[in-house]
Amino acid sequence: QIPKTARAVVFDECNGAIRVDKDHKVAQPSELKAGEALVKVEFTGVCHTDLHAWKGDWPIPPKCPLVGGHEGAGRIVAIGEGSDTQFKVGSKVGIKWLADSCLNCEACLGGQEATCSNAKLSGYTVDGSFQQYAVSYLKHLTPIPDGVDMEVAAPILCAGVTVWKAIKQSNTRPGDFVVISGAGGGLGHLAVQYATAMGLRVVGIDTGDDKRKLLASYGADTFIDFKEHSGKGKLIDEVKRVCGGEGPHAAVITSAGAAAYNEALEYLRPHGTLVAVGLPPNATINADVFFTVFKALRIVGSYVGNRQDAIEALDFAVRGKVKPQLEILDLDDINSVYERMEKGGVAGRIVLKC
Ligand code: 8ID
Ligand code: ZN
Repeated sequence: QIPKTARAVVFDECNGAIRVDKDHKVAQPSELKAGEALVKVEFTGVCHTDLHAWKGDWPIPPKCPLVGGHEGAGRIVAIGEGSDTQFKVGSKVGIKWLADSCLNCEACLGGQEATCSNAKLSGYTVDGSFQQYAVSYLKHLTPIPDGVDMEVAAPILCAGVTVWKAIKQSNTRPGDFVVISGAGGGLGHLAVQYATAMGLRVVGIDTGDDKRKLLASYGADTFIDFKEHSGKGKLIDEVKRVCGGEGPHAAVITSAGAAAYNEALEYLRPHGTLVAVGLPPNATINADVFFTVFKALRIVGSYVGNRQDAIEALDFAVRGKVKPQLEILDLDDINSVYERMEKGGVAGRIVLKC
């Protein structure tokens, strides 16, 4: 019933050819170790992180050859002998960025599993979800509840959990203004919805009419097209203006470009929080020490979420509070998806059928 080979998207080196291998070896049940599961992936989201991985954008390189992908939704088809788990063959599960961690170190015990020094990362340090059959780790698989379709669950497993966690770290209360920069992208469009569900007043920053229309449909209070406010200081003035003159209480930067960070430090209200999420290559945050102190600003890095954050993030989708904007394509389409993503041409999330 489990085939010997199946489809997988593979590259051998960063920036090298990305091929769809129709005969990629599938791990057989007898080869699984205790703690491992074989997941038949049904849908996988494409995160900008996958594109950064292929381009080798970051100071820590991915393993090569690599099967990317870390927003996988599917069912367990085999469990390694001797595993201690609540899951069964047939359980619906999600593969997220954090594939595994030790669960015993200070970080893990404190619920900060992403910073475990033994963390394994799906589609980066271990093969991920851009394939029909993926090996993953039972302790970190996310249970996918009934009441959410697999293709809807997929983008929640990275984009959703990441922004849910980021907003929880934004030090805001209902009624506060929050800017979501990169608001029309995969992470951003979900951030707008989580923030709205939490009673925040949302200002989305991105560019283009597709993204403007998308955000309007979620009841975002304001959309600012950054290309229409490109002169010196113009975007900053506009953000302050739409946030009651004083600027937002927080800015969650989900943009894949660097400019958004330094603008945020200028438009934040005193005591405001900058939540750093987007990971543009070679970027620095240039915080002026005097104004950081004088305005009592906070700068917080936010890195995915823990197992509980993933469960909470999915629950918003089950309750219909968060609905990913999906375009469903096929694993074979990966190259054209990356081309569009590179140009900022994806409103919402692209999910691939495996
Ligand atoms: O744990 C984390 N911190 C985490 C988790 C997942 C993803 C971080 N990320 C990172 C990704 O690696 C990537 O760098 O978040 C970033 C966004 O991922 P994404 O949402 O998957 O990317 P996208 O769908 O391409 O959306 C990016 C949006 O940013 C806009 C684009 O128009 C696009 O809609 N954007 C850009 I590029 N420059 C902008 C700017 N200056 C901007 N929006 C506002 N201002
Ligand atoms: Zn991701």
